[in-house]
Amino acid sequence: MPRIDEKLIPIYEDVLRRNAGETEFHQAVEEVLESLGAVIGKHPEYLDNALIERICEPERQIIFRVPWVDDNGQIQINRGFRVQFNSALGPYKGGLRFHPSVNVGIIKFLGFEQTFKNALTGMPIGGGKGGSDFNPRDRSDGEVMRFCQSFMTELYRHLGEYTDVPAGDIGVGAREVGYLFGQYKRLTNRYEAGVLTGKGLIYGGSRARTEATGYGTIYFIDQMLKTKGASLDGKRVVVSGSGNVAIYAVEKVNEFGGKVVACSDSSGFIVDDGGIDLGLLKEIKLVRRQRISDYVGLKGSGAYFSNKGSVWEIPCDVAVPSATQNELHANDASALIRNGVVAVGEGANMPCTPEAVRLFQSEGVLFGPAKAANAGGVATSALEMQQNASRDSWTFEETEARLAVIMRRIHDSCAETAEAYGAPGNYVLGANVTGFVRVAEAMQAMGVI
Ligand code: NDP
Ligand code: 2IT
Repeated sequence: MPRIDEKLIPIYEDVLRRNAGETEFHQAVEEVLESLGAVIGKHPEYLDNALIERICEPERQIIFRVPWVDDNGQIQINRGFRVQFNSALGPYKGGLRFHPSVNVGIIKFLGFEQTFKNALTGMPIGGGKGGSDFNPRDRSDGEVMRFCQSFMTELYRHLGEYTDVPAGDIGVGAREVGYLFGQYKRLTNRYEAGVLTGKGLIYGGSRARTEATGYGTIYFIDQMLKTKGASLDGKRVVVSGSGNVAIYAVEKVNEFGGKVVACSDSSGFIVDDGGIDLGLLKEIKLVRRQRISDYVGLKGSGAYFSNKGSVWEIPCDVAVPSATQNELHANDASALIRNGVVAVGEGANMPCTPEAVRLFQSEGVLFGPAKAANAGGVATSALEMQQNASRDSWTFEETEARLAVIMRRIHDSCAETAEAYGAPGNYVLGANVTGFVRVAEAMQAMGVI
């Protein structure tokens, strides 16, 4: 607690009291408040106007029952969530997560982070997040479809291209977005393409959206390395996870001349010193929907699987945690530092614990926080909304070129803010302050909202 400016401690205590037990949300708020001490020195009006308190309180929280019938004719019940956090800069925007661990505290932390991330993109999007404790793993396509239809049957009334625009996150990819969009279209009798992003290319999706989060994270790491006159060329990289973000992070590392030697899923990790075979990884995860351990047998030789220890014990120059929150702890950070890591970019949301982040920063490791480093996904979602609004469709090259420019601007604005606040190289401070000030200024202009 002492790391938060004493003027902000009552605000933090209020968040703890009003959101009891929501530990991930507390963690996300604490991390932002730690950066805001310097801001209230420059902007005392934010305290007088209760801006920080208002930003910590979601505008609207929706929790609903999702009943559906499984392949055996049994009725299943899940819980659905949508936290519409902040609409000062645009319609609520953020993904849906389907994972058994989902609860209101996790959705709230994600929605809070999303608000600042979306502000950092410079695009007209507010912040929101949603999802369900539904587990799509080992469910048939028919079960996933019936779940998505039931989920949307409640959620659709809260959405709209000018209101709230969901997309994917853990457990929600092209298949789920397709079922969700189909049901929205039936219920509303409107072909409102801009109501969801991450759609298939044939019905209004954007080229490069699938790749955007992983690509963007690697662009961000490249920018950080450039500030030290370095590059990804020849670097050994470890990427955790093996889902959407991880796979396209691997692809972009390869394009930059680096080599990814390990990745993981929730059952363990694989190491392939010759470099992960991306074609095989895609086949296993995107086509067959199998476990990462299957990589070893299919590869034939050169790789091994482990379900003991941590993927962060594998020596590397660059680490890209891309699975889930709090997956990289202080002991993992120490192992990475011991092995000479020079840069860490968060592909996932809040994957590094606060203790791990502090270790990286105190040891001079370049550290790109999620709000900035993984903002390429949602930024490209905003490009998808732009294409939908103008009934246009851009080439892959044009869309990716825009993504690259957006990532460079995010990097530069975080770096400039950090410098202006006397903390050069502190991208955590730079991202939190830049995102916060943009949202706060818009809210100020709109009165007491
Ligand atoms: P996917 O569902 O495609 O992949 C998730 C990967 O992380 C899988 O390999 C999964 O393993 C692993 N994982 C998930 N939960 C856990 C857990 N509790 N413990 C260990 N491993 C876990 O999701 P995404 O790649 O889309 O998302 C990954 C991260 O990136 C999340 O933090 C998400 O919020 C963030 N993100 C995603 C964006 C996007 O555009 N998709 C944009 C910005 C951030 P398994 O299959 O075994 O569960
Ligand atoms: O965490 C994230 O930024 C996402 N899951 C992507 C959100 C989006 O609306 O594209």
